[in-house]
Amino acid sequence: MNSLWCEVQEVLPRTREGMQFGFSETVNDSVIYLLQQARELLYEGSEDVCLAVSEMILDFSWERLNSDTWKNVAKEWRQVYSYGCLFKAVCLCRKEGALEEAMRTCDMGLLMGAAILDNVILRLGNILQNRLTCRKRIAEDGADGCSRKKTKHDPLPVPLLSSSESLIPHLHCPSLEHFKENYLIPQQPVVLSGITGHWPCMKKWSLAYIREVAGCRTVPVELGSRYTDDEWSQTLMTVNDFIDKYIEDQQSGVGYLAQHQLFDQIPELKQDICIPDYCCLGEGDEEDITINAWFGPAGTISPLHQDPQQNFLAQAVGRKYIRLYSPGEAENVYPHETHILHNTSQVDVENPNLEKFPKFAEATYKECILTPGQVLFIPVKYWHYVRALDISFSVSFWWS
Ligand SMILES: O=C(O)CCC(=O)C(=O)O
Repeated sequence: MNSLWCEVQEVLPRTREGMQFGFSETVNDSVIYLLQQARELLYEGSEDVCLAVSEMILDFSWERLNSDTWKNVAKEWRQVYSYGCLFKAVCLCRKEGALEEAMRTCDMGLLMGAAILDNVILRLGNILQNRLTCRKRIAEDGADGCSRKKTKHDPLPVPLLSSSESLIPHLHCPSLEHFKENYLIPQQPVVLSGITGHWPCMKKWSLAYIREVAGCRTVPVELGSRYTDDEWSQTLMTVNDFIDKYIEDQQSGVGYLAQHQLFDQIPELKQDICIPDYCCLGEGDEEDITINAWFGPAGTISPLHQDPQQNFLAQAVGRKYIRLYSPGEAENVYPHETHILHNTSQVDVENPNLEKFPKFAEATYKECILTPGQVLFIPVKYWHYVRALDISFSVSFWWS
């Protein structure tokens, strides 16, 4: 028995009896029957037939996942989808040359499914990732890939921040009380330094490292320089393909890996960041904090928008130009009228159409260039516009 198969067996229940489905009548009997068949086939070692049955489970559950808006999809159907991915990925582990497909299958389970069997897909994904050749590129890239590579074009220059009134104040490692009294309670933005020195990402993260720990993983990617553009779209691709096409070779336009599941999908990356201590001033628990990854080339823009939670935006790699408008400026920033974009301004901040949006000229703002190691406190509902000046990787913490 090869050593991969031994590792895979370690994460599976030892016997078929350990894999009980326990679905309610939400899931049709015919699907339960398929799940039982796949389980039997897997445990008796008939991987080829099990693979075929797992495809049927995936087809069936995929249809259910896409039959309603995401929030209305029953968790049980997402779990059925996860079982389909589990059976398929495990069977692929037995096939010659199918590890990449097995990895992709696990990632689909992590992105679209719901946890089953004590997060078995996450554990299987870690095994596969370690097996895959993600690590081989490290030598090709060198250790400082992020800072060394220059993008081919950045249409907008680095802004000169001249007026001191518009600068967001900077503070070195304030005490919890000082931050609370002067920034959190009055809801004032501030750039904090000196609080991320011990975060491993500050030293470790580079293109080479990201390829190493995540290169073979399939993740959702946003394509287009800003999500308000008509040409903007979302797709799934591996992190290596994303870096090849959108970071190292910008011929293909701008892509942005912006998502909150990345750190759950790839726990190795999560170990490189820490939750800022100031989040303890909120009322929620640590599990309620949403951690987002923002990874992309220079020129990526997050249009002016607001979010319903407090935010610490931590800069790990590269610089970002950031403008903030207080919630009181809502009228001057012309939010979109549609429900889905009501938190987003219609104005192109660095190239505003003042004929169409005249009051934007009256809106007062604060700005900064966020550099590696700094953390920007963005109070809840503050409008923020972000443009990456370099290849950039930031992490945001939304908390309440
Ligand atoms: O960094 C970015 O591009 C956007 C960050 C953001 O909008 C957020 O953290 O809420």
